[in-house]
Amino acid sequence: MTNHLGDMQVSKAILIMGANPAVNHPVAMQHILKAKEKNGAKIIVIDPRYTKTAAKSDIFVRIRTGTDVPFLYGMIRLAIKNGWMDKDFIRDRVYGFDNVAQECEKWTPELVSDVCGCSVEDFNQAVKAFAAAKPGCLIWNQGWTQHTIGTSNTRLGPIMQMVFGNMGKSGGGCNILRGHDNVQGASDMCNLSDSLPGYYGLAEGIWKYFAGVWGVDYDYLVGRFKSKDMMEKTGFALSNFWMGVLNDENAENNAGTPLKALVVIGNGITTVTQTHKVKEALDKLELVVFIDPYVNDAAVITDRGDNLFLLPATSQVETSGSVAATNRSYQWRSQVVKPLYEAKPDQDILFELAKRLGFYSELVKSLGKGGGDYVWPDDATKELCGAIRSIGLGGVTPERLKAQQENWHLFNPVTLAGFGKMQGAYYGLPWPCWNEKHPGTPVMYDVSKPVMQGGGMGFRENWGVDKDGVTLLAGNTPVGSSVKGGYPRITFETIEKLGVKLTDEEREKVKGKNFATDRSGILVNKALEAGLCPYGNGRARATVWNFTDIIPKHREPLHSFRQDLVAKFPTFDDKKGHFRANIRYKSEQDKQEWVKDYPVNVVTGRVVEHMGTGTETRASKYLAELSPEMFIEIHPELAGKLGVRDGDMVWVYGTGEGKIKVKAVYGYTLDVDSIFLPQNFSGVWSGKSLKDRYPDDTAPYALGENSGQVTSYGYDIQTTCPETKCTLVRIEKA
Ligand SMILES: Nc1nc2c(c(=O)[nH]1)N[C@H]1C(S)=C(S)[C@@H](COP(=O)(O)OP(=O)(O)OC[C@H]3O[C@@H](n4cnc5c(=O)[nH]c(N)nc54)[C@H](O)[C@@H]3O)O[C@H]1N2
Ligand SMILES: Nc1nc2c(c(=O)[nH]1)N[C@H]1C(S)=C(S)[C@@H](COP(=O)(O)OP(=O)(O)OC[C@H]3O[C@@H](n4cnc5c(=O)[nH]c(N)nc54)[C@H](O)[C@@H]3O)O[C@H]1N2
Ligand SMILES: [Mo]
Repeated sequence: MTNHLGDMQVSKAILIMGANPAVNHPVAMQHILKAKEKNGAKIIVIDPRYTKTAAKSDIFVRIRTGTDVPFLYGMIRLAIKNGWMDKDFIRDRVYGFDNVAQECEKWTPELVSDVCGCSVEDFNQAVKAFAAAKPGCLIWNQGWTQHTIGTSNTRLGPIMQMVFGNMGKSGGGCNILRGHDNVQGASDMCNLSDSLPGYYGLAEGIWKYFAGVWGVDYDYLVGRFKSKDMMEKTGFALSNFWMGVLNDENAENNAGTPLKALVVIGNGITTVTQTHKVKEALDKLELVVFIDPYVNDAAVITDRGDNLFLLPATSQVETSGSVAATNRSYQWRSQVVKPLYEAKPDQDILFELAKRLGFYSELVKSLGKGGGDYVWPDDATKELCGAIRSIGLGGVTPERLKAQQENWHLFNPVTLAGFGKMQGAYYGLPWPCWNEKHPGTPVMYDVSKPVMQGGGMGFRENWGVDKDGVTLLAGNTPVGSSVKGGYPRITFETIEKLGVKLTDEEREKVKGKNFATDRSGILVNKALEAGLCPYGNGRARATVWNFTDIIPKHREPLHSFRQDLVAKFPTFDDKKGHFRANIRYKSEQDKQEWVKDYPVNVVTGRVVEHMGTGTETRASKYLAELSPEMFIEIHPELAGKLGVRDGDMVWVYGTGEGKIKVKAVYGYTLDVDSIFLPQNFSGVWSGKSLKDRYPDDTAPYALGENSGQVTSYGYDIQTTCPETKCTLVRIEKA
């Protein structure tokens, strides 16, 4: 998220594509509605479904799932043609825009209309309204990411915002609404299989850096892996772990062996696609452990008889520490109640695990005073802010967070600026918050104020200073910068060339380091004193030469509702070793004319009463009463064709092997070819209740068929995020 929730109150236009905040982010929705009340902001919703958010919009445009790239290119094309483009921004701060300008030529309103399924008039009206009201922010969420081309959506959105002159400005930017509590924190800590904390990656130099942070030998870390090669290799992802268990062909990517054990902590795992495959994998693994305050629903879908452990974790109110919100801001959270019964906080379970596995002393070696003498959670946060300089957590100390927690009333909710004794910091110290004197960054890429006032930061210089002779350094000069124009990231080699003087002693300390790996903080502090941003002043890349599609491209989903467009906009070639698995793209798309046998388009999403897989919320009798059962929403016209009455049970068959039996509820929020499928249920399997499989008295009040059984195979080409949002099914009356 480049801006923040309060900042949306400043927007004059709010474009919402692939998000339904009225249901999924009710707090964010209040800020959106305030923009409407206070500034008459235009709310523009682009969604396949007439959602509760759409009900509050000024303009709603229905598009076919998976066609946001054409819509965005159509917008960019109109901006260029009509002179709405922020030419200075594109010239000074963007690399490789020509390729985008060329690609958008073909996306005339007529072609957008054909591919997206909206009218030319609706499209034109939405774009005009967005262009007319400045600043405008863009909101997206899972309607954009859960696609084979999800990363193309999330690349083209910011490009569109730069074209419309909305980037780096209050009231503008890209406001991506995050999912879970502290999911931004989980992301910053890189609970991912392709990076160490702080988005540092997995290269040898980075492992050595973290060996230093953790106070252990690099060779010791190498020894924990089968080989150094494996240590630097991206792991399986949540979405495809089952391929590592079931498909022998993937063993070659995994040191020659299939996965044998699985520890699940804080995830539903039945919320991925292909849950019938997840079940098979759970049955086959040698050991399965769930660390969860509830009985994880995945524990009841498996037929395994032993080596299945449920370790009771506490909830978040029984523990404390720093958490990150959707806008990169951190908060201190206090324990509300002591752990109940035998439940333990997650970290304690992990510490116990480390003891049993024999590496506890290495795990806590440098924490706090060292040698196991630490204060939890304070010393953990200190370790993070000391180590993670890549995104600028240097100033996010427990002391500052606690002071903010005590003084919530001294911050402006619209600007986040502190006042009174909190003056000089923004609420939550949104990163980059480079050091203890830095106030945090409420609006990213804003160069209208100096770096020590939370601005002054262009785009990262992260990919070199030029590409094939074309500069990657910006052409603009942020306010307060001592260097005119762009400059590279701050390193031992660059800092003095940029006019910053180091003493001999300082030079010795930062030898061979860059701003992200210099634990002394000298490089960061000296850069800030000179009004320079530690990560440099580079260009945003509209062309990304190391991605499969160097510019975003429309590609039809693997299971396309428009077979006639598949030849024109085919998917990617199959990809080997994608997060260690061999992933089908073209071979899946070409396997059959899917839409012939599976003629119903699926729009998946959420219900307001339940969260995620619903494990927690379905265990609340109040929420269970409000939303007691799994259903599909179906247009009466489609239902009529199938002979299905309102409230009838139907079988829904997925393009994989899964099928679910659910209630069909009439509704008018979708077009006549589509159904809505909520993701929030589990505990019923292809018509059979699994209630008797939960340990005594632990089954949730509401059980339901799991959407993951019928959502289609398909994974994002860069991230492996599952393509739940483009699914085809067949429906029969039960
Ligand atoms: N009540 C409740 N709140 C939640 C959650 C929950 O389960 N329940 N989950 C939390 C989590 S983890 C997350 S990530 C967020 C998710 O928040 P959202 O992304 O808002 O959630 P969804 O409802 O999955 O999808 C958003 C919208 O995308 C639309 N959509 C589907 N396909 C497409 C497409 O191809 N293009 C476009 N433009 N739109 C499309 C859907 O119709 C839907 O209206 O919500 C969080 N908040
Ligand atoms: N069809 C379809 N499928 C989807 C989506 C969709 O839009 N459509 N959206 C996807 C998205 S965005 C997401 S995020 C996933 C949601 O996916 P999940 O993360 O699988 O869903 P949750 O139910 O939130 O799972 C959280 C689990 O953690 C447990 N838990 C809660 N608090 C704690 C804690 O403090 N410690 C521990 N150890 N455990 C805890 C809960 O009891 C629960 O079992 O679903 C995805 N699946
Ligand atoms: Mo999510």
